[in-house]
Amino acid sequence: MTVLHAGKHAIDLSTPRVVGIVNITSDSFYDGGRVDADAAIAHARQLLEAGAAIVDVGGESTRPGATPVDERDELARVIPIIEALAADGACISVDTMKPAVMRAALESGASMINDVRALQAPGAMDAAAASDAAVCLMHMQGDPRTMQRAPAYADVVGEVRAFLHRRAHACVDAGIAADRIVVDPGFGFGKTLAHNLDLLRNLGDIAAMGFPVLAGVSRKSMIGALTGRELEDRLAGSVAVALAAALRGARLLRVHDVRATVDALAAWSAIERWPGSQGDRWTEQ
Ligand code: 9MG
Repeated sequence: MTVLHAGKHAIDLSTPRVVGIVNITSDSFYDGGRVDADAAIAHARQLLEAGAAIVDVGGESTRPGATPVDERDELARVIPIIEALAADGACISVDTMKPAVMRAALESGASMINDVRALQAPGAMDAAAASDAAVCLMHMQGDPRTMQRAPAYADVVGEVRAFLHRRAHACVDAGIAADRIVVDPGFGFGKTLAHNLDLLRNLGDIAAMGFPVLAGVSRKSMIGALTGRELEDRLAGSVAVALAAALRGARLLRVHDVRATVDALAAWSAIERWPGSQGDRWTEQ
């Protein structure tokens, strides 16, 4: 059984689990605009109720072209939300690139750090290592402002895998136990559609490193490219690609649409677990 240890939480990943997205930003690509703390807390509670194992709380958009947010503003956005959800006993991930925000979030009750820069900022690794929180290490080529201008790789799967391997082992060397580490190829972060599809098709190579893989494809432009749909109409495409990622070894799916993804995973997992005995067929239509 694979268990992710995140602070006081032990998350069973023997079947894939869902991470619900809670953006408190003015400019996130899908659900930005929610900067009111009460609305964000209510939204997070709905996602937990719908079956999210973790909620990922972020106060700075990382969408392509996003403008950086001042540290004080980011703290003011995320800390009240984290405090309220921690009081509920929820497993909270903080989506941040800033070590000061990581430290404050952990003190306020967050149990996981989701860092699109994979703890490369000075002080980020120390903040994680000084805690018992889990870490999600994501691959990104470039930075959010410029990453989609001309992403290029000689071997996207090999390069992303090598990067995640290096960062995961840097964490272990810093004292972060292997059962606290999650890796993420970073769909859409300095990647063309072809790069994203190569990574998706070969996600098993990344999962083979032995760390749980998180996949975040929810409503991203790759879903728009695959389906021809605008943001609001990308639910079915997002769920289908999340399932494709689970089929190839992803253990955590970071999504906006928690209920639909939880249901799809439950149906798919039941089929995967079905022993296939002829004498014991389901007869329900
Ligand atoms: C913050 N954020 C936006 N997209 C993401 C993704 O695909 N993975 C992770 N870990 N974080 C993301």
